Amino acid sequence: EDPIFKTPWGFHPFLKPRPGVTSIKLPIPTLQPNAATTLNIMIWNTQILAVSIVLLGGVSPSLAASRSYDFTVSKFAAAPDGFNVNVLGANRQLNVPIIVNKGDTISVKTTNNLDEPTALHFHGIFQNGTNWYDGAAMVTQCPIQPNKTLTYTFKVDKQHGTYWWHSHHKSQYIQGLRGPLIVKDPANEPYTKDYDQEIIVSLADWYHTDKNILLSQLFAPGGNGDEPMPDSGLINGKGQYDCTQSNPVVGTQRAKNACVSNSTLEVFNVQQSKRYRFRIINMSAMAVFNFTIDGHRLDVIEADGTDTQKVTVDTIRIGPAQRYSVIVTMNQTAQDYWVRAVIDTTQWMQNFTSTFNPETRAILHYGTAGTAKTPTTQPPSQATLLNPYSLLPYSYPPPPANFDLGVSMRFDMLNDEVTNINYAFVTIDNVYDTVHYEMPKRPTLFDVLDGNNLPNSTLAINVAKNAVVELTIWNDDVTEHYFHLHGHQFWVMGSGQALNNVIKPGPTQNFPVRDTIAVPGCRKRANNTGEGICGGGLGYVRVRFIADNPGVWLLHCHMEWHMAAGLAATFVVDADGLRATRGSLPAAIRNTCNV
Ligand SMILES: [Cu+2]
Repeated sequence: EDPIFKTPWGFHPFLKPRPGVTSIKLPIPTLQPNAATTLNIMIWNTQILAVSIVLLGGVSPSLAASRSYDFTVSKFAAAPDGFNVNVLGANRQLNVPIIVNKGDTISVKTTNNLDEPTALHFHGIFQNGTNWYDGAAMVTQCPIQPNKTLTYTFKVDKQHGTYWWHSHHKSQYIQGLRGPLIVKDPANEPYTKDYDQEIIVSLADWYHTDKNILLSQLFAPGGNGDEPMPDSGLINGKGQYDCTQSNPVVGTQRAKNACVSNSTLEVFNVQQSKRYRFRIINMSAMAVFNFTIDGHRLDVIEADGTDTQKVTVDTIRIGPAQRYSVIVTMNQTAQDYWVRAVIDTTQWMQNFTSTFNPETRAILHYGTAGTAKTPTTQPPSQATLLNPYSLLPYSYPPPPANFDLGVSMRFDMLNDEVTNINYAFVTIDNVYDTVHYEMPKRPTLFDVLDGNNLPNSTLAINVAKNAVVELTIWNDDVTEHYFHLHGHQFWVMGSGQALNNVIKPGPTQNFPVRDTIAVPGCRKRANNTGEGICGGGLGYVRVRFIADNPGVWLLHCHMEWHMAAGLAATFVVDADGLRATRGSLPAAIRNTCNV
């Protein structure tokens, strides 16, 4: 029998749960600095010594350079999975990569040729001192109006690894406005000598219906939070769709829907016995993928821009906005192998139709381009799955032993009783009570710089400079959600499902470091016991970060349908210090609001 919450429960007066879903409302457990996580010893990976020796051996750092990109953002026709639709992209392409070296200054001149405003965000990039170029619409800027240009300029001098850029406005990224962002530091990265070449692998769920139509359906009265269902999945912008299926596209796109089944899949050409670093980026709206390569094991070496200790697995489960690097050695018979990225369909509220194919494929081809054959390989019968909560950094300082500020954030997806529109409702400590994030009318950064009060619907949390923050996110929903914090990395202190408001003691040392992490779904109550579907215990993840980056930073679910539903909050780091930089706000950023 499930342990249950004993706490009295009740609905918020203006909320009602989705049909078939009941909700409990609990006092959020009070957070106290946890003695169990006290760390007295700096635990650095001993391998850092080896890195130092290499440096002393005379490897010179790469020269810093300016890297300029000219992105014209537009809507154009394309058929990534064989089904012709209008997509959004830079320079009439999908997945345009930004590849730079650590220390470089990146500038991305962004011209908006869309018929709606846009803004570009550089996911995982710290933007130290350039918070205003973080690209989150109405957080750090107004979106770029049609026919206007904005140049984002920032230096990547404190990080390397695998990142990505994407629109941070109106769910544009899920229709294609996104691409890889790679920061290299070969002289200092620990695994440089362990691979010969690199391959970027982007994964995405793909929707044939224009995202504005999907959004209007999702947020119509009675939309019930039923997330839009993808039509296929893409690997590097290529997938397949069975054109004999019933046509799911509605509205104005129907006339353009030329469709070709068995569209060309992505082919990775590799050479026997060489070692490849695959940089895997999940750019999905919603999909969590399980990634495998038939016949080959995956040596994981990086997660979200942090080098990790090497772990060998067969399958990686990767959520929206997460990244992993794996080294794959081409030590098998020279032939063609399936690369598989399988969508976890249980993440959606609704069931998929039987015609939906969750398995997206590419081909690993031993040999030169143009000669790939259809593989006949099978996935591993007993696959070892990566455990992200035990994937440890290669060398990274341990979290501070104590924290200064505990933040407890709890959410559920609920139908507003008045409008019957489904939103995320977020409660943060005793400050915000069942609020959904809404984009403010003025960028939050501007209001902070000008000393204005912030709207309640920004769910703003003030943090002193260099404060150690322990954030616990409580999931009152049955499925996973993937949370991203802008401008920071965090230690993952623990996760699971809380029983009777009690969190199991987490590990006391060796914490993963991420910028995007899953909060597990809640534990469903057993039949007729407890109250609410989550009566078996809320899901939670607990992270700790140092607020050493003054700025206004969004924390949000990176499942875009949930972000759009308001599953977000705003960390305001060092408001006083920020105000002192008011005169430095670039005029181009300030002018984004002059329309
Ligand atoms: Cu979510």
